[in-house]
Amino acid sequence: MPDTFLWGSASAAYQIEGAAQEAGKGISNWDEFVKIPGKTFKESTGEVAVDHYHRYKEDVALMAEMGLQTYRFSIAWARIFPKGHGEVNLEGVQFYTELIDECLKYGIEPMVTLYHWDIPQALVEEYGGWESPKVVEDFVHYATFLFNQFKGKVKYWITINEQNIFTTFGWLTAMHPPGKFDDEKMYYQVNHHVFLAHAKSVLAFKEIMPEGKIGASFAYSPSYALNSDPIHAMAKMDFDNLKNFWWMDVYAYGRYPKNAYHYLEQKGVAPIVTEADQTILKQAAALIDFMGVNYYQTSVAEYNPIDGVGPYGEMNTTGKKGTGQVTGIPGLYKNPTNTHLKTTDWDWVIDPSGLRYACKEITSRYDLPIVISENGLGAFDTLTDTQEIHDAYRIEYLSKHIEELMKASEEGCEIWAYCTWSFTDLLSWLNGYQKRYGFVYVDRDEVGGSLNRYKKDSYYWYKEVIETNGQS
Ligand code: BGP
Repeated sequence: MPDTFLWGSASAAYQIEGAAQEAGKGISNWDEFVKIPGKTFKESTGEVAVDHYHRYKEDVALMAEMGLQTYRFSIAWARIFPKGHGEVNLEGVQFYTELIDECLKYGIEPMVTLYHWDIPQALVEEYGGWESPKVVEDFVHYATFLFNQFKGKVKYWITINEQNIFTTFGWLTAMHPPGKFDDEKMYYQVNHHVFLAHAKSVLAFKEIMPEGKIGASFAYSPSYALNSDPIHAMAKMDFDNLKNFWWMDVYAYGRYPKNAYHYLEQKGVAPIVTEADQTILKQAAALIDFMGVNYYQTSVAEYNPIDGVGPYGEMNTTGKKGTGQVTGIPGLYKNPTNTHLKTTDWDWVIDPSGLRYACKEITSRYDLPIVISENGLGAFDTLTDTQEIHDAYRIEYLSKHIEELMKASEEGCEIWAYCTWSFTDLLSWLNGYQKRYGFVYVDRDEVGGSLNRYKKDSYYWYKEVIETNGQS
């Protein structure tokens, strides 16, 4: 990869920090949501998570020893502004300052995500959080505070993590806060507010830090038409417009895909977009520096008859293969499992070439540099009696994805960074602590554990990948 390329790893505040009610932090939507019985796997919470808040020095030292070049983490909004706006919590600011300084001390480039799904609960109670347009100014105020605070230290910024996922789970499938089901009209309106929050933050950022780099991270699942029957080609197009380009086009072009907007307008659920909104979205689109991509899997698009499967079905959150259900939009598409590919224990298809496809699509469609902000394998890991973790499956998964990434780079994609998910094991939002992603094993399960850290085989392997710039 090019000399400036960064080999990295990623995390998110709620999934790793713990100290949920310490050091002046306000309550977030997730702190509240996990209290509802049955919402998370075996009632697991991020109350303690893997205690990164208290062990960040140990974690960063492990990153440094590995030679990690960038560490992507998120800031918990409620640690900075416990009520979402108003008084600043200086202890929160101090924590992130120390974390950033610790990274810089070892030459690790910090990459900061402003929003990885934890909004201060106070804003939810005050005006409904993302449901109200009022959230836009509060988000921009929070973002601007951080830009000023960390100017000169943090060059790479991600506004919003996986807007498509947190809004889908929050307002359609009730699996994330605020736990709304099938509220399509609000879902699209919420998304519009998030887009405006992103866009106005980008504009503020470029005033404060014109030399910095900013973008949003999208959970991109490229699609393949089931076969050459044109009916499936149309299904693929509809899927892409509604499930991929709906977000990426706004980030990159500042407008919604027209056919998808028309479809939603006819359905009566399209968001209200004013002329002023259009101007802001376009201005921000012209200013973003990269497209952040979280890549895990691809989708198959198959025509779905009008009496076909609906959008809601069981998701595999247990790790028992084959328990996820096929879903889709009647009259448009459905997404069956790709029979050509293997799946993880959580039924996610493993498709390294999909990563290359994603990079090429973004390069051709948007002509933007790319930051792979997440990619990784969730698996059951075993700690041996001699405290080793032999995760050859993770090494295989990551090496095949990296091979495809390098091919994409050779084929003309400008890729700035690759962040694996994740560095240490951490909480999986819906799948608890048994679904592990890290290079570093953390001894904990749903109820607790020593929280001791152990290097997995993949830790040593990625160290070599970094040392050899991907040649090993
Ligand atoms: C992404 C999220 C991450 C992380 C990852 C793995 O969608 O941005 O926060 O959780 O997916 O997902 P999961 O934990 O559901 O396996």
